[in-house]
Parts: sequence; C-alpha cells; structure tokens
Amino acid sequence: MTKINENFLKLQAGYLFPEISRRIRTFQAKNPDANIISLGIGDVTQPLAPAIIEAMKKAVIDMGSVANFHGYGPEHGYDFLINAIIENDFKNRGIELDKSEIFISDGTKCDIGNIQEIFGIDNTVAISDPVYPVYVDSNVMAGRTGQANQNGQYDKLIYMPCTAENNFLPDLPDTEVDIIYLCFPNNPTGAVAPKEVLSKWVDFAHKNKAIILFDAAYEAFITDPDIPHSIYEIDGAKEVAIEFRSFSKTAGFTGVRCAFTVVPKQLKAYTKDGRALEVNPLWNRRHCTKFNGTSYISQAGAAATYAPEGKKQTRQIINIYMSNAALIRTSLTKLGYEVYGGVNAPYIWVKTPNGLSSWDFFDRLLTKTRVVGTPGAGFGPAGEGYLRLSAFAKPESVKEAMERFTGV
Ligand code: PGU
Repeated sequence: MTKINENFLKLQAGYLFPEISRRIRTFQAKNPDANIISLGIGDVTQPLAPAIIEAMKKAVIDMGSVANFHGYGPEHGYDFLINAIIENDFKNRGIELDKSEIFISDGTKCDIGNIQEIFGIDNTVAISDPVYPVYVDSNVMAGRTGQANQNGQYDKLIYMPCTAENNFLPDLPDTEVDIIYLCFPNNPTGAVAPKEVLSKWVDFAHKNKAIILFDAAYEAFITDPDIPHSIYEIDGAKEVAIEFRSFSKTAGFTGVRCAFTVVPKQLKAYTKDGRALEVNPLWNRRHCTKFNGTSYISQAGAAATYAPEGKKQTRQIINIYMSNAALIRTSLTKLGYEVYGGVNAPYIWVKTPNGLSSWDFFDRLLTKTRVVGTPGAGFGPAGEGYLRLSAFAKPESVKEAMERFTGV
C-alpha cells in the first residue's frame, strides 16, 4: 500500500496563481465578450531584448554543428555566465565571490522551494507575512509545520507581520529561530530594506546561528541608490545568508528560465551534536544529484544581459515596467486609494476600500472593471485587506485598467 506524504493534506487551498486563473476562466466562460486585463500574476509581457535574441540564436546555431554542440553542461552552470555574474552583479558592489559559490538553475521558484531540503526538519522557520507563498507551502510539504488554524496560520511557523505600521519591514522574532526567509524588494508589498535593516537581520542570524534565505528576485527594480541590491553588501552576511537571483523579471526570462543561487563557502549549519559544517558542499551535492543544468541556450541569453547592449536594452524594458508602476501609483492615489510599493519594486500594494476582504475586492474588480489583481490574503494572513497589482502588463493595458478603476 502506497502511503502519501500527508503533509500535502495540510495545504489550505490550491497554489494561489492557478486558483486565480481558475476564477478568471469561470468568469470568462460566463462572460465570453469580457475584455479582461490582468495585473495579477507577476509575469513579463515585453519581448526579450534584441541582444538576448541574438545570443540565443547563435547558441541555437552552435547546437546544430558537431564542433559547437553542447550536451549536458556543468551542473553549476557555464563559466561564461558565472564569471559575468561575479563581475557585474557582485564585484561592482565590492563583493568578492568564488565561482564555486554560484549555482545556475532554471528558476528561483525551484531553488527556494528545494533549498530547505538540505536543512533538518526540526528547524524553526520564520517567514515575513505577507510574502511569496512558495516559502510557506514548501515548508508545509516538507513537514516543518503543523496544521493551519482558522486564520490560515500554520502551527510551528513563526509569522512576522509586515504592516503599514512597521513600513512592511518585519520585526525581529522574540523567540529563537533557525531559518529566516526575507524577500527584498518585497513581493507583494513592494517594500525595500535599507542597509540598517539588513544589518539588524545579519546580526540576529549571527547571534542565533540562523540562516537567512534572501530572495532578491526583484533587485533590478531598485531605483533608490542607498538601497542594497545584495545582502552581501552587509558585513558578515556571507556567514549567514544564501541569496537567490533570477533573470525572470530582470530580463524577461519567465518563459526562458534561468536563475542562480549564491551559497558562500563561509556559511555554516550544525549537526545535532553541534559540529559546524559548510552548507555549500551540501547544496552542491543536492544540485548535482537532482539537477542536470540549465539549457546552454538559456545561459547564453542570460550572459548577454551583462554585455553593454544587453544591459542597456534590459534596463529600457525595466523602465517601461517602472513607468507602469508609477502610473498605477498616481492614478490610484488620485482616486483616494491607500497605496504602497511601486517605487523600488514592480508591485503596488493597495488597501481595499471600505474594509472589503481581499477576495471580495478581487471579485468586485473583476465583475465591475474586468481588471484582475492578486488578493493580498493569498500571500499570508497579514495580507488580508490588500490587493497586489503587478506592473508587468503592457503600458496600454495599464492605462486602460486605470481608466476602468474610476468605475469601481
Ligand atoms: N521569487 C519571488 C519573490 C517571486 O515573486 C517569483 C515569481 C519568483 C521567485 C519566481 O522566480 P523564477 O526565477 O521565475 O522561478 N513570482 C510571480 C510568479 C508566480 C509564481 O508562482 O512564481 C508572482 O506573481 O508572484
């Protein structure tokens, strides 16, 4: 008799984004003529930059010749990409990394979902609330939580509420924790963490012998020059943090797939009898065993984002999304909404009007305006009463969506 992993039965609903798609499909089936605008899932809409297309075309041609064909690549990723990452994303900010500390993958979603596998099941996990739902769900699946209560909070997880009162920056937990998930620029609130906030977390992790899992998938959207792009800009962070980066939003790779994870050599975790061990070889072992590398073509495209033309072109695309964000912010503010984010992040966090629940506001928007957002409650209990709008839509769609908002 095959037993299932009963931890999956603890999961409360379907994964957030397929659930939203299901509701949209139901609505569209009943209203076939409705012209729906999605500001829901954070998925890019602009085509890839020409420099990326050129690099990927060349890589495809390589694959068609005996001399330049590429089969399984190195599990870590190709040196041409790793070296470009080290130079451009880190060295430029005063951070020295070794090639063996970078692991190229096909997405931050998989990496951040998988990383918890190398840590013991009895670790106490602290998670900002609201946040990208993968952190919670992957720990539920692993069995690191108990059941959810009626507020949607899982037993044994430490929730760190991020509210307007604390500027959407989590307070340090008052209990001991072992693993801390931080996401800056934040999905969904759009909040960013200044240096002193990150330093506070790095100190806390040192004191608690804890590890920070730092999701920086949106670092390219930071506009404020004082905001760190990497947690390694903080002294001592290499001893306590793993950082996740993705080309998905930076370079429009949601459909191409390429990302990377940084696991510094200095980072240690502990055996039950208190021996400190390097984490890097554990992740290396896991990565090599369960992953066969990101496609050569994707990595060639990713490397093109670091060449001068690629840099310029991807920046222009990010600017399009950030103009969308600015338009959403100003339009909704004019209409009297309380809005956050959208300045250093591609998400706008909107307080629902008249105390509506997140899902009620989602339904009202969809039926009255045919605009789709993401209910804040889907990102955690503290997201209740908010809706997230994504700036990744086409500019003309965002413009029209904002016109339709006047009719809510
Ligand atoms: N990390 C964060 C914080 C994200 O918001 C997303 C995507 C990812 C990682 C995924 O990165 P990949 O490298 O593309 O795997 N969040 C989107 C898409 C939803 C999803 O399920 O990933 C969003 O709308 O929140």
